[in-house]
This record gives sequence, structure tokens and C-alpha cells, in this order.
Amino acid sequence: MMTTALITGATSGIGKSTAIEFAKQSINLIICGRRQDRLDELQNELSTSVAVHTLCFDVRDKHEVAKSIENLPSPFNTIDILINNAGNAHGLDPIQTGSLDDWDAMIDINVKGLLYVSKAIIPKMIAQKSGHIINIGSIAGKEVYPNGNVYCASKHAVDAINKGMQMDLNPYGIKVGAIHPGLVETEFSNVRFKGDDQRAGHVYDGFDPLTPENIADIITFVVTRPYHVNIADLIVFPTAQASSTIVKKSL
Ligand code: NDP
Ligand code: 8X3
Repeated sequence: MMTTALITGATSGIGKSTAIEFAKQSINLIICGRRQDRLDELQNELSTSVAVHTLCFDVRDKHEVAKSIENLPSPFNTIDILINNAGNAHGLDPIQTGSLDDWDAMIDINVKGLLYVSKAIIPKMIAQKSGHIINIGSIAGKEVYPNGNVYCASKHAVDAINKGMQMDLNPYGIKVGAIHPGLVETEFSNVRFKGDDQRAGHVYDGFDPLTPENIADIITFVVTRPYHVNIADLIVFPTAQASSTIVKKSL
């Protein structure tokens, strides 16, 4: 049977690695992001093994999100798996000096964007009487760390939305689960520190962080379980990490 996954934030990091892993499992792909050149490159790479469709939209634009998903051509209009992954931290500042623009970005992308995409896809899954939604949360959605304030709030919201989706979609046989990574070396810190790549690199100094491939591997495990098995909530740390603030470094 043909399986199709829609992955948001597939131009980089966890989303891109997940697309690559899914292609190895013969899962057809709808890859999303704002950078069309990167989507095209990934489509070229993966379309030798699976069918790949690209959707270029900003998850903040609810009309664009709805239109793009509504107009998906066959066979991509049947979506079996949704990976709600697009998101980032913007800034790392104490609450008293945090930027309103950063706060807007995190709430609009990580929370409202996830909702807009879900809203467009859930009715399709209800009609199909099946589907699997994986929400990418964070350890920041389970605990709060200094200067993490609004990013942590956005990921706590993802945690709550995940639990709400589990309850509300239960009558329809739709699987819902969240994966909450600790420190993963992607473009995440480059975005958080607004292109200060030196500062971003230092986040991962002195220990072995998770790689996006590690998380993609786990997401692939989760989506390949039998349909009656739902991995509902999963925290993944690098071995060096015990909490948001406890990381064993060799420095
Ligand atoms: P990256 O910065 O490498 O990837 C982020 C992805 O999100 C990109 O593909 C980007 O695509 C997409 N994205 C960001 N903003 C938007 C937007 N407005 N509209 C559409 N797409 C958007 O980071 P990661 O891979 O690390 O992050 C993926 C998820 O994992 C995020 O939700 C993050 O919070 C979470 N996470 C990350 C951890 C880490 O340590 N790296 C740990 C825990 C959770 P484009 O720019 O092309 O739009
Ligand atoms: C990303 C991990 O610790 O920077 O969600 O919040 S952390």
C-alpha cells in the first residue's frame, strides 16, 4: 500500500533528514518549507526512489497553508503521515529585554503555524478514518530554562496541543504523538542567534549532540510500528544531557 507523508520544515535539519529516511522506507513525500531552491534540490535527490511533491509556504500564512494543502494533486491529496516539524527559536534573552518580533515569530510559527497545517490536514485524515500525526516538541516543552521563556512557552503549547489532539482525534482512529528532542545540531542555533554562526557552533562544543539523522531514525521507527501501537510521547537526549541545563562537557 502506498504511504504519503507531509513534512513541514523539510529544507533543513530534522525535517530534511526525516524526508531522506522516509524515502528509504518507500514513503512518498510532500516536503514543505519557505526555501524553494532547497526543496527542489531535495526533490531531485529523492525522486529517484519515491514520488516527491514540494510545497513552498510560510506556516504563518493561514490562507497560503490552506490553499496549498487543498490544491494538492493526486496522489498527494491522501496524506497518511503529518510531521509537524517546522519551527525555530528566535533569540535567547531574558523576558525583560526580549524582542516582540522574536516572540511573535515563535508563537506564530511554532504554535499557530502548527495549528494551521494541522487544521488543513485533519479533515482529510478523519475522512480516511486513519492517519498519524507527529508533533515535534522539545525538552523546552517539558521544562523551562533561563532566557528560554517564550520559546519554552511555544513548545509547552505544542505539548498541550499534542495531548489535546490525542483526545479529540481518538474517536477517529488517528494516531497522535510527540517527540521531544534535547540538543540537536542543525541550523537551529544559527537561526536562534540570527546568523552568528560562531556563537551557534559553541552551543555544541565539548559534547556529542544529537544529529538530525538520530531524530529522523526515531521518527522512522515511530511511523513504522503496527497501526495499533502509538508512541505517544518521547523525550530524546544526547547521552551527555540530563536536562535543559545539565550537559556534561569536556571543556
Ligand atoms: P532547522 O533550523 O535546521 O530547521 C527548521 C525548519 O523549519 C526549516 O526547514 C525551516 O524551513 C522551517 N521553518 C522555520 N520557520 C518556518 C516558517 N515560518 N514557515 C515554514 N517553515 C519554517 O532546525 P531543526 O531541524 O533543529 O528544527 C526542527 C524542529 O525541531 C523545530 O520545531 C525545533 O523547535 C525542534 N527542535 C529542535 C531542537 C534542536 O536542538 N535543534 C531540539 C528540540 C526541538 P525554511 O526556513 O525553508 O522555511
Ligand atoms: C531545542 C533545544 O534546549 O535549545 O528545542 O531548547 S533547546
